[in-house]
Amino acid sequence: MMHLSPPEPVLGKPGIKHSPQETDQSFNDKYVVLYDFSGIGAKASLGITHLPSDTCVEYEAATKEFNSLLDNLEAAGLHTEVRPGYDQTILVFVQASKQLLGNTVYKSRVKDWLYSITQAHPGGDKDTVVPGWYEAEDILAVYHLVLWPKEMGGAGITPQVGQWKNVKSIFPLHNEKVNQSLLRHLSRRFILTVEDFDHIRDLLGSKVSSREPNKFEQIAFYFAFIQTYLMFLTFPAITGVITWLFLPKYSLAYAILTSVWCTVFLEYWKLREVDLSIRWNVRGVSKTEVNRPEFKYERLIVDETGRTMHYFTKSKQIARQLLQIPFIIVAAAALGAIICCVFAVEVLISEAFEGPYLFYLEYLPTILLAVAIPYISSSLEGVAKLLTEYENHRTADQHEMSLTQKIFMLSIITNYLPILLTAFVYVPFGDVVVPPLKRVLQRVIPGLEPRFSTRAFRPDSDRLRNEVIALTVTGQLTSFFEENILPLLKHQFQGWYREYRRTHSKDAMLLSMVTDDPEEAKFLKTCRNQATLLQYNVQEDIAELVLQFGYLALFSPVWPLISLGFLINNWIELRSDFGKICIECKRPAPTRAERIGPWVLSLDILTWLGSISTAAIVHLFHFDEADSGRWVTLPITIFVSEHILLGLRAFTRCIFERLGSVQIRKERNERYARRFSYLEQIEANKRAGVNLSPAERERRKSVLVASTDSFWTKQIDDGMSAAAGLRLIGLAREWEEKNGYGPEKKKV
Ligand SMILES: [Ca+2]
Repeated sequence: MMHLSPPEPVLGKPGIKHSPQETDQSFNDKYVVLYDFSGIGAKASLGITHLPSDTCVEYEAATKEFNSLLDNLEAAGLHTEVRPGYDQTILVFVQASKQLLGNTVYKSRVKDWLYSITQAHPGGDKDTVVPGWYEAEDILAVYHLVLWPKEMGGAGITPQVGQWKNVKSIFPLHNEKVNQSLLRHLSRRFILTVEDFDHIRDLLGSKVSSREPNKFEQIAFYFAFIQTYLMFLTFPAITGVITWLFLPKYSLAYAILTSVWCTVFLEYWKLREVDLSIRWNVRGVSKTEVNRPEFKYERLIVDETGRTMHYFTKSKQIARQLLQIPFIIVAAAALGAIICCVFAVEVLISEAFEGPYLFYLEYLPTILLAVAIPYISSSLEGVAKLLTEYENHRTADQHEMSLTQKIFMLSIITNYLPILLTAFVYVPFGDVVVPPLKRVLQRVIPGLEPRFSTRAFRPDSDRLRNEVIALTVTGQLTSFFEENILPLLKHQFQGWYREYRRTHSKDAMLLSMVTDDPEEAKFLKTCRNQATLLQYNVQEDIAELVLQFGYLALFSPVWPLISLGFLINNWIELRSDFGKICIECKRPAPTRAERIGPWVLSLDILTWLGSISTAAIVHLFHFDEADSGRWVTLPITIFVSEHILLGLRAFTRCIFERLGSVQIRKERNERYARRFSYLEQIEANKRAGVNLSPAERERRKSVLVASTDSFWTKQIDDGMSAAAGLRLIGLAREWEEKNGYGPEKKKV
């Protein structure tokens, strides 16, 4: 049995014992810290002798850093175990004792109460230990113990940031058994219920962390959202099929129905979100958010309650945020130029060639564009990320919101611009735009001239429909490939390559120098495998759905079958996304969220744009093309349709608010019951106060005697007040009798 056994000073913990592997693994109290030392003194820490002097320095640095990593973790009360990882990485297994874990969970519940996320104080004192209600709650506590700064009781290990840039990631281990049973359960059930989302929440939390260690996201909310969306999609899917079969193209009725559907769905979801946030006790969690580790403050301010605020000049932040305007303009111009070029090529192909493959050839550029768009936008997303980083947001939520908005703007341009060009430029103005384009091309490449068809330009009115089909279908297919197949292939290939290097190269590889304890081998293998997986990013999944919703809101009358396609796609998507989290990604940190984030705003904007776009499309394409008056009446149609939408939205919101949410009512009732019980208690105390205990009376007495106001000290002894009262009555009686006003005389 041989473990990673570098010279003692490297580990600095000579006492680490390798306990035999537990047969029954628990996943709620563990975390893995992946430390990569390939950047610093790689060869050195493997104990290779005859070190050159500069390697000695690196060796020192690596030792010091790793030591301080372990020191920090142990200072937070965590137990650590060290094992070799793939290549030049070390896996530090972190475990929280039952005591520490239970107490951390308890403290976070108290914090929830402090920020009124939950209504009832959990009771107990500073040493209270409570078991987590579900696995994700425990894991979140361990996550905080590892990540949070020292003054908040954590170890302050912020992966890839500042001091810990060699800590590549921190992640909890997958609970494979539960994963698989849940995956089986999801694939068997046709319709998911809120209990299924509870299970997902219990396993993965309402939020998850992604690529950046502190960027928060929302898993259970995502699944609840896709399911709600899926259920709602059945309506446009059915009406879509009916429209396709029986109604004319660009049906006005279908366009109106879909607009109404979008509004109702969105308003319903807003209510549902609140409902779920109460059900999962996460309403208002954004208030508890801590600073992002990357946040740079200018100075510290301590307010009157003793809270420390990290201050960064607001005007500076706004100035930095304004940079996104030129960014969006430049990105839009660049993307727009590419899309226009592709579009022009496409039109010219359709003009220049006449043959059996024309149909395929004609849409080839669009399909190529659809495939290329993700790569183009991901490079722009890189710029957006840098820009957002520069904006220096305090909390992860604000950071995420800003980044999401930028990325969403880019996706809108890349995905919808080609269709908008076809609908509002090519079809109506093709006869004006295309001939000059053709002439320019003939002048540039004279050889092409004979190949152009000589017929006059006639816009292909089916083109819009074909374009929408091409973009949506290829979009869904490529995203499925990208999400589910590509990562698996990549992972497989990396595994082979690693194995190849291990057997063929003389590079320092930990695993070729040490052997695992046979008892641990299987467990370590899965851990190493998980360490190589990707970080899950739920934003990408939500973005996918929001874009899809946009196609429906903006272009549904073009091809009514679109929603049926989306319905089928999303049923698979929900299950495959869960599978993706379990198989292709590291287990996400179960951080919490109270909603799906800024996406609701995006959905709102899309619904609004949809009311304009569908109205314009139906107006332009539904009526006779030769009718030149249609351009004059277009603004009226748009104006009317937009205002109908605004009215409808207000109406739906009002109806849903009247209906209310089950959870809101429940919460309100609970709160009432709790406050009522306080009141009852006060009343009961008051009644009890009539018979005050002797000790209490003595105490009151002494307090009053001590007071300077002699008025309240005259009748301080028991019964004195009563006696004083009786004496007064007696005096009055005496006076009455003396003056002949006795009771018997009154009667007369
Ligand atoms: Ca997805």
